[in-house]
Amino acid sequence: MKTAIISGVTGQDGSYLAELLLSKGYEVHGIMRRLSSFASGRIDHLVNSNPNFHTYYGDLCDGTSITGIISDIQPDEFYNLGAMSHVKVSFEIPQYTLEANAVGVLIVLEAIRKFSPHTKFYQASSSEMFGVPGVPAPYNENTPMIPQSPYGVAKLAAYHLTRQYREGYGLFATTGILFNHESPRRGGTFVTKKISQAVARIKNGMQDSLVLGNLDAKRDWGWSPEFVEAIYLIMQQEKPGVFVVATGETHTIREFVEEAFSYVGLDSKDYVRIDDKYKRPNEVPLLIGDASSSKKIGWEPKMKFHEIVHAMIDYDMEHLNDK
Ligand code: NAP
Ligand code: F7E
Repeated sequence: MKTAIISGVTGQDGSYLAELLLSKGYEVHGIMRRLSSFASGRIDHLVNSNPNFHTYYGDLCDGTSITGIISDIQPDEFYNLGAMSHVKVSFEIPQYTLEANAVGVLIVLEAIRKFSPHTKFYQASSSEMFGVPGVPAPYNENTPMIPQSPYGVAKLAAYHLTRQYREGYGLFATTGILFNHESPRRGGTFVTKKISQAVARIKNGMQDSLVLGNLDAKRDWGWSPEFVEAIYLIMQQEKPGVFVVATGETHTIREFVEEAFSYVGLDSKDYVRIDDKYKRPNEVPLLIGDASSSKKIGWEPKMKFHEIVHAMIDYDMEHLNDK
């Protein structure tokens, strides 16, 4: 039985990846933070039902806990999905963002190097590492990376640490540069889930309006359950490397908003307001990915833009009273 550790198991991707690995017969060990309220909603169904699923308290900022878990389990694979993942929030807590998203990665890599060098390591890199206006799109692993946020800077540091441990120490340290990917499990402060939840509530008379920031930015939105399949494939390659995971299609936030409202028969102009507090000091205006590297290993996106919008709204319509 193969063993895997997932950091960030309580998150959107971590929960889908845990399901995928369990379905493939893995023993899965998930690292979760101790919080004052429950944050395990996305994995409760696994905790209670699957004997091959185990959880541990740990924090990427706490070397003792992370090193202890790695040296005890010495897993075949370590998927590093844990991160302070909100770009706007990273401007407000830049130091913590660097600690969790960059130093945290160093802690994992050092623990693997010292105590479990056979462990394959996956780093969740991000299209936020790109971001320079004027650079020809679509973006791939050869595109210059000049990030525009503390989040992007931290992810770029982690990307290079992963490369350095791969090249310097010969570790199987691999990375996927994933463009935005969504699902009903997306956190409520990301724009797609904020929109889909608001549309469902407005349609049902539970909310009056939706307040957003920059509607002109363009994003390459994919489907999280498909993107974790790419992550798994990247980890199964003979050699570690850099792989881009994207749909190759881009849409403005405005298009997402319009598609969402028109799906339930409403006109977005009647409900959407703009507030600068949701805008960022620096914005990445355009993201569109060239996923040729992932196609070469047999991965292709299937869910289309409008299907993603509809699936998220369908879910939120059915779960109006969920906390
Ligand atoms: P998410 O839903 O925000 O999940 C992030 C996970 O990281 C949560 O389980 C969170 O725990 C955990 N975490 C946060 N800080 C931590 C710390 N200090 N120590 C340990 N765990 C910590 O994010 P996601 O969308 O699943 O993304 C997964 C990974 O891919 C992240 O690294 C993200 O930066 C990266 N990424 C995401 C996208 C995307 O579009 N989704 C694109 C590119 C890259 P709590 O539940 O306790 O908060
Ligand atoms: O913003 C605009 C905002 O927060 C998307 C993370 O998973 O993908 C994600 O980062 C766009 C931006 O995602 C609101 O300005 C407008 O242009 O949903 P988001 P993100 O910043 O692209 C990357 C690849 C990651 O790696 C990250 O972890 O939408 N926008 N109005 C808004 N965004 C938010 N959150 N809220 C608004 O009200």
